[in-house]
Amino acid sequence: MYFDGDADLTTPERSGSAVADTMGMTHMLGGGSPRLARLGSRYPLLRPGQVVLFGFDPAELDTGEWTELVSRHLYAAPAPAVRADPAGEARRARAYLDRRCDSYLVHFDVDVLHTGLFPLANFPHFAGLTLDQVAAGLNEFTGGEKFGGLVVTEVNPDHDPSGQLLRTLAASVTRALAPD
Ligand SMILES: [Mn+2]
Repeated sequence: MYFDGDADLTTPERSGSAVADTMGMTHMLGGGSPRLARLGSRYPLLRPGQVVLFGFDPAELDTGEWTELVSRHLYAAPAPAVRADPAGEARRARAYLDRRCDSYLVHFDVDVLHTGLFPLANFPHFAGLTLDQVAAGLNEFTGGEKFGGLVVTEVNPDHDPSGQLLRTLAASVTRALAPD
């Protein structure tokens, strides 16, 4: 469950920034640099039907990324769709993985949050989700029988000197992980 402000579907050849993080999904699906794509214990690490892209900003994908997303038939719930119905989109996304996997991992990049509301990530996203919308997703994804683990990434404490954002985030994650 790729819960992220980005789709991370660029390649070393196409990327303007050369930031490896922007190519993570490409490499997990077996594309991009063969040396990176073959780092894991199997190749490819993931098949397209094992991936959900949830909460990315569709305005930030370039033509190459859209081509990748569509030609691989990836399940995609972009931020505007999530904003319109956070719980419903999360339920449908989880159902998609539930049908295809024995267990799934939730990758939660805090850059899925709107930078103006929650400036904790390294890379800004000014069309991101609210904390409530993100919580709806986390609650759904961590509540499933097939939920296998949660990775929280891109938290930059330097952006939060008082620690208030971190406390708020930790409370939200804790609520999601608590048994009902
Ligand atoms: Mn991201």
